Amino acid sequence: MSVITCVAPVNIAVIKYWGKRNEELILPLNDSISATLNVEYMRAKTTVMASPTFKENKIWLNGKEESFENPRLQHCMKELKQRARKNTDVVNWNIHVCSENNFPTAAGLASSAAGYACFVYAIAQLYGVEGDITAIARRGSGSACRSIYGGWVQWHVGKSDDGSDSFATQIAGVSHWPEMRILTLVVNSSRKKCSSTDGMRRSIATSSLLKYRVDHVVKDRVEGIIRAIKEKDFKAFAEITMKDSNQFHAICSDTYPPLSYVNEVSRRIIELIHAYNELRGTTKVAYTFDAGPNACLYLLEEDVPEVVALIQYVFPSDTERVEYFKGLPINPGS
Ligand code: 2P0
Repeated sequence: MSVITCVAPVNIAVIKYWGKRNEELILPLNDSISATLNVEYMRAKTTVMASPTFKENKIWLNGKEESFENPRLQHCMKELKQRARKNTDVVNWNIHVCSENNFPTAAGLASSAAGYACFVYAIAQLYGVEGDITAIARRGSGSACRSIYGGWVQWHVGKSDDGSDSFATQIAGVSHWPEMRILTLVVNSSRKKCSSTDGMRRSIATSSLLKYRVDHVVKDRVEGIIRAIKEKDFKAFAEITMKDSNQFHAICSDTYPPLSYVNEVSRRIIELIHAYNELRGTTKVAYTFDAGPNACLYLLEEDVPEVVALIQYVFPSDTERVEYFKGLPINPGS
C-alpha cells in the first residue's frame, strides 16, 4: 500500500481563459494569467491510495463517489502513466482517490482548477513523474495548469496542434509583491447554471466579441499586465484586471442564448468599487468575476481594513448574503 496526500489552492484569473481551440486536448484560444491563493484558504485536498489488492480504481469528491471513467480523469491518468519513473510497481496497482474542497464546489470559484491540480500533483508524486506537469493538469481542466504554481502564473496558448507548448509558467514568485491581497466575496454559493465548459462552447459558436477579443485585445493586455506585475504598478494592474473581467462578462452577454453569471449584487459591488476608487482619488481596489456572481477583489494590504469595513457596511451579511473571507496573502501553491 502506498498513500500520499496533497493540497492545491485555487487561482484567480486576471486575464481570463474563455474558449478552447481543441476540446479534447483542452487547448485555449488565448494566454491567461492568474495569482494562486495561499494554500491555507481555498484549496482542494486529495489523498491517493494505491494497493495491489484494490480491484478497481475509485474516486470520491467531497464524500460522494464519482465515476473514474470520466474522460478527463482518464486522459490525466494516461499521461501520468506514460511519464512514470520506470520500475515502479505502484503504476500497475489500482488507486482510490478522496478529494475535498474547503469552499463551494462549481460556484465559479475555480474548484475544478484546484481539484485537478491536486489530483495530478498527487499522482505525479506517487509515480515519481519528473519535470513539468502543468500540461497534464491542463487535460483535467484548463485552469488547473495555473494552480500547479504559486505566485503569478501564465498559461501559454501555445502554437502546436498536440498541445506540447500549452503549459503554465511562473511570472513572479509569491515574495515578489508581498503586499498584494485577494478578498473573496461569496455572493452566492450554489452551483452555476451553465458549466464553464458548456458556456465556452456556446460562446465560440455564437459570440463575435470573443473572436474580436482573441484577435485584437488579449495580446496587449497580457503584455501590459505582466509589465504591471513586474513593476508592481497597482493602478495599471487593476485597470487591466477590471477591463478583462468586464470584457469576459460582455462576451457572456454576447453569447446566444446569453450566459449570465453575474447578478444584481455583483453589479452593485462593481459600482461600489468604482465609487470607492474615485473617492480615494486613485485606483485602490480591482474586482474580477469568474463564471459566477462571487467577487474577487485584488488590493494592497494597507487598504484591507477600510475595504472590509466598507463591504460590511454596504452589504451586511445577514441581509445580502455577502460573506467575506479574510484578506488572502498570495503564497506558493503545492
Ligand atoms: C479563468 N474560467 O481563466 C476563467 C475565467 C472561468 C472564467 O478557467 O472546460 O473550469 O475545465 O477547461 O478550467 C473556467 O474554466 O474549464 C475558467 P475547462 P475551466 O479562470
